[in-house]
Amino acid sequence: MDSILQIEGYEPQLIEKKWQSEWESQALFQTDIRNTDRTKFYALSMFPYPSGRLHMGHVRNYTITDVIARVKRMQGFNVLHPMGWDSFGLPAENAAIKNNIPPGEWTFSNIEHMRTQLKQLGLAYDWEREVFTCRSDYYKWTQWIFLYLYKRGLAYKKEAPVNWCDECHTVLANEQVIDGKCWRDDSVVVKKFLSQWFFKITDYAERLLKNLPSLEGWPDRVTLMQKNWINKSVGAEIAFPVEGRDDCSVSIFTTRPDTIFGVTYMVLAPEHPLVDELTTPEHRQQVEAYRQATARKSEIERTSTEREKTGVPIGSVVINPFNGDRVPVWIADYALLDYGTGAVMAVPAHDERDFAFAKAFNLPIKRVIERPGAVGLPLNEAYTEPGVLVDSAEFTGLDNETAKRKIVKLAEEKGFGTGRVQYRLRDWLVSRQRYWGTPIPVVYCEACGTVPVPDEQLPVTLPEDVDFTVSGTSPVATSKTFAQTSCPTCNGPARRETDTMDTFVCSSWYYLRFVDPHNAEKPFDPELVKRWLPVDQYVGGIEHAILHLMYSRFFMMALHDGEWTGGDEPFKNLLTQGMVLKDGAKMSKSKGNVVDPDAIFREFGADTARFFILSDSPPQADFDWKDSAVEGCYKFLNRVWRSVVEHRSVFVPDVFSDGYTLPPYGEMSGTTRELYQWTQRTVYGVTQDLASEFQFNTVISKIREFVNYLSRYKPESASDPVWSLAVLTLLKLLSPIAPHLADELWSRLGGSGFVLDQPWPTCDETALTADVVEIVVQVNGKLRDKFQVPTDTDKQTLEETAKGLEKIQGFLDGHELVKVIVVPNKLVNLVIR
Ligand code: ANZ
Ligand code: ZN
Repeated sequence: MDSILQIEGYEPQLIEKKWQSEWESQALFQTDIRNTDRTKFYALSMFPYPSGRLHMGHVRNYTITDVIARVKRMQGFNVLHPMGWDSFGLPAENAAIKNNIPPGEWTFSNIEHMRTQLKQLGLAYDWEREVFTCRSDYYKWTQWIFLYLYKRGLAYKKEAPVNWCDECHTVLANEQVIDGKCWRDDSVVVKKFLSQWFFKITDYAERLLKNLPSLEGWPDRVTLMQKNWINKSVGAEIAFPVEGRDDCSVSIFTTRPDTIFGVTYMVLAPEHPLVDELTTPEHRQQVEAYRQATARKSEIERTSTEREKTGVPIGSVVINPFNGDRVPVWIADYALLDYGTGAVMAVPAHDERDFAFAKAFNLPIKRVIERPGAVGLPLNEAYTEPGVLVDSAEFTGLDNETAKRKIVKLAEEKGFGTGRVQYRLRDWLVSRQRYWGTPIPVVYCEACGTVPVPDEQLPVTLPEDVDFTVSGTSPVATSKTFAQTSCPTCNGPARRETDTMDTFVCSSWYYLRFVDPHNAEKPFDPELVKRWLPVDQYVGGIEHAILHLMYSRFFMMALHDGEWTGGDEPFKNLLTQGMVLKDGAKMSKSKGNVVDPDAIFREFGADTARFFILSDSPPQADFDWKDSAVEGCYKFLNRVWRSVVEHRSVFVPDVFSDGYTLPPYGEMSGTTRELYQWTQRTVYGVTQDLASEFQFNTVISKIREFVNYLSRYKPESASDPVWSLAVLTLLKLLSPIAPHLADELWSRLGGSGFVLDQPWPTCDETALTADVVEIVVQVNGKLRDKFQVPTDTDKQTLEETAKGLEKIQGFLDGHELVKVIVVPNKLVNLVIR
């Protein structure tokens, strides 16, 4: 009990350092991965790119996960909570070009700094499991997974138009093109043809879609975004024979076979392979000019309904197989090559884009769907709603859903069409013409063609003798030693692939590696993965709602099909945290509103940062940084400190011992009884709020109320076991959020070990209903007085008591009482005139 007397003020800088090294030396956060006595709980934050230093978004993300991990551990779970580095990527390469330092050096010095910051924040990570996607002990297995996909027919190479960013000198994935611009530097993206590696994620489109409803622990918003991204369209493919040729037809994909009788022209994508063949000599020149102009446009630009429609006829005519109509063929940039068949049957009467096009070029508009009961109205715009077929031969009079089915059936019977499902999801382009990424483990041999590097020759290591400043090709190709190799099959001369992989490949499986990060024989032990996956709680930004989560789900499914995992979904529950704003705007260097976490650690300590970042709003919502509120949190933690210290003389050290029991609740009275009730109510409320969507902000306000109560509390005897219990309970409830402060007070009161090793407090429900409640009295909505009554006192009594209060009578005198509102156990509001 001596130590308690030495308590001075709250000095976070001293105690935080001390506990951090204590936790580390006792390996407090190390997971016993093979232990099966306790139920597993896998808590994971999206791992960071080592950009240089932590920002407040990181602090928020990691604190949320940390609190969850700590609470689960106290609740008896075997918790896995790892951290690593998504450390390949362009910024390292740009820094290398700018400052002439190797990307690896830049990356690892950033990692050193950021790791220190994470430790300063007191995050309960098992650092033994740290992974680095840029290190060969990791990317060896990224390469292994590439080859695994290749062997299963899920990786292939094709010549394809790609999104090319002139700024980054690289190909971008569709997802990295935002509004026709590069996601990184906003420069306009152009099309270019290159031979590229793809992952066949479209093979999994149906499964990725079908599993979505099972992801009950994901925000609806995210599953909806995924659904829209996959965008399943049900329709038909129909072949239109080319007039005058019996060897050639053009297939289109349509979701509206019911409009087949309204087709008045056809559009091919300018890059469509049949364009050359179907262009007649007199149209050749115009067609060539148009194709060149198209190559410079982005997809978004091309398909926008706003933009003025452009296109040219190519001279050929196709025949509508349903009615023999002659249909002129055009090319126009609103038809995309890589969707459906790259060709569109145009129905201007019922499609907005076709309507605008037909108007622009004076093409016929033929109506075939009418709104029931409104037949014959003029068409001022495309009619896109459901309706009844007109002018459609034997289908006339059918509702359009029935017509769809019958028309497809007829096409199938006659052999010129079939029902078809189309997804918007495209295959994933993974080749990057960059240096700082995982080398694609493939060799090209003159004799054998494309040869995968055999597993035992992995990793294919990134060369170091490269020139970063080249453009248009991967810097890897400038190495004198890398590309030239011999064929693994025939030993003849061969060239290595010099492209590297999209960094999203590295991050699509890291959550699996954490389970078994040092495995040198396999990417991971499937038995461990079967036990530990899915991740029980994944936490990260909404910006990853599509790409990263979709790719990870695809990897998990593909690995599952080879029996590497036990399930096919990686993340059971997902929490997308809101942004950290300052003055209403996202923190950013350009706005000059960035708050540096280091400054907060220095001035107030990590516990204040953690407490503050959770206090203001629920984790899913955005929240506004206020300097004054940070100070408020700091003051509050000081108050916790003082409240605990103040009555240290009445503290009963016996409460630490296992067998200790309090006097029974039934025998408690007065303030002790009230204190006991407060304690139980707080345990109950905090536990509830954690269970429902991790409402840390309300957890914190309940802890605040409890501390306010404790700081008013006056012990009635020289030793107070109920007070002692209350204090220990407070420290347990507070410890996931402010772990350093909790451990310090815990040990100063005489506790041994760490609060993290304590069981989460259980609640004595018999003490949940208070004996007395405080009733607030308002006059015209303004707080004027308070009084206490037994719980559940009736309305009549409450009203009488309120009116009888001396202070209130002063307000009532000389006024007419027009209304009385009584809320039992809460308030009485007197409305006067
Ligand atoms: C005729 C038609 C009539 C269409 C109508 C729509 C309305 P979603 O729903 O996004 O799958 N389309 C097909 N392939 C295309 C391509 N490569 N580039 C641009 N547009 C293409 O869209 C399917 C519809 O988009 C298809 O149905 C087709 O136009 C067009 F009243 O066919 B529709
Ligand atoms: Zn060979």
